[in-house]
Amino acid sequence: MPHYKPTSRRTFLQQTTLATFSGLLGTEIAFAEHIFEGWTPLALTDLGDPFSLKGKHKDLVVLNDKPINAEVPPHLLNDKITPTDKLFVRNNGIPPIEVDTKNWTLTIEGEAAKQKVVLTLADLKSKFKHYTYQLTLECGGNGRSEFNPPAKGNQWTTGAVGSPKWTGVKLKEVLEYVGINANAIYIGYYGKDTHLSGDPKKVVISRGVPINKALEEESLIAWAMNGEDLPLQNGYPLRLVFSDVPASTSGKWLYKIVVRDRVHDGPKMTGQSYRVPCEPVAAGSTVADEKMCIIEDMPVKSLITYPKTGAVITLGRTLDISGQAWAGKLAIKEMHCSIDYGATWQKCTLDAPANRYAWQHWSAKLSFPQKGYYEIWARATDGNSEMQPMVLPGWNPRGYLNNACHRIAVMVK
Ligand SMILES: Nc1nc2c(c(=O)[nH]1)N[C@H]1C(S)=C(S)[C@@H](COP(=O)(O)O)O[C@H]1N2
Ligand SMILES: [Mo]
Repeated sequence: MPHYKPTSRRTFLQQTTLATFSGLLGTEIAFAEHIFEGWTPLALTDLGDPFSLKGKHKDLVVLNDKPINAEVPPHLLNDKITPTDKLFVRNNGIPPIEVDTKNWTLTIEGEAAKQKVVLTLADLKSKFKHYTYQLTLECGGNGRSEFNPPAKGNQWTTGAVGSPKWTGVKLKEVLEYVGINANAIYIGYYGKDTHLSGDPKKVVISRGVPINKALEEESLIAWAMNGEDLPLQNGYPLRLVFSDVPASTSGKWLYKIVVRDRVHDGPKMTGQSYRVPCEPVAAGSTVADEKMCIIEDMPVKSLITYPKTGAVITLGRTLDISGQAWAGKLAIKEMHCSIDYGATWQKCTLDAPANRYAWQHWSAKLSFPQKGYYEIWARATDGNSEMQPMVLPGWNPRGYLNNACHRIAVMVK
């Protein structure tokens, strides 16, 4: 951005430029008559748009503002279906500033595609059936902040997860329309965000999923969340949604899908990204790239979403607690909680999932035997009887897949 010099010969910004800026900002610009040539609205510079979280709940916690990464405190995740303003935001680059939905296209091509097909948004919406599913989206790095030695990256605590309803078309039906060859083994995505370096040729992130995941019933190319257009930060106008894999595979601002005859090798598919050691390693180890395996499913996990940690209650009263639990395709079989550091566990009431890959709401009534400080721990068990660990699971270099039991503190007075 050129810095303006105070000069007596300054020229004022042209009406057309002003109109463009106000269009991009989505509002008129106050005192526009004083603005001179060379000015760019701060909100549109690559310093980051200070209004980028508009529409999101004010209590989201910003972990990074370049790029924007914001997580959701657990007590805001108590809704059975995550409201749009309470879905986390995880960006690796800069979202597109201007989205021209009329001319937005999705291209499907690749070595293992029978042909190259270009579809407009209108084509997608008119040629294919629409489906709505509640699908849990969780960042592979959710829970990273607890690992020791610490892992680099956004220090997510528990809030890079949500389970809204998504509407779109099935990726499977689009791939069938295009035609895929028998040698198809992976798909990859490309999105219209730009690299932090500002280099327009650099791809921010291009991940994907194995073809059998792409062909699942619930794998969507979505344009809506909870019945409305996606918010810009969550991928407007089009994104992929895959559940039970790291959310990094759910490409936002989607404009291209490639059908690959090999494991997709775009940025953040290779090296150590979204990979864990194929065999467990000691904390702090250096692991060679060839000993790191791609994360292809997510572990059993749960959250206590009510009450907020720090609640003070009166002795003799029962406390209604609630939360969410998810385990991908296996679903949650049982939910337990403990007020005595796991010495004894009480079974919780558990809702059935709205559909496969939706998280499950749970609740329990707790009573406390005496006054004092307590911790409430929650533990989910999946359909294979796999349970959340009470302490940190296996350390890994990038800090993925922490599914340790969530706990909150309460005081009984
Ligand atoms: N184009 C694009 N898609 C992307 C990303 C991105 O930076 N660019 N981030 C990924 C990661 S790491 C996650 S966890 C999810 C986050 O989705 P959300 O911001 O809608 O919560 O989007 C994924 N899709
Ligand atoms: Mo992520």
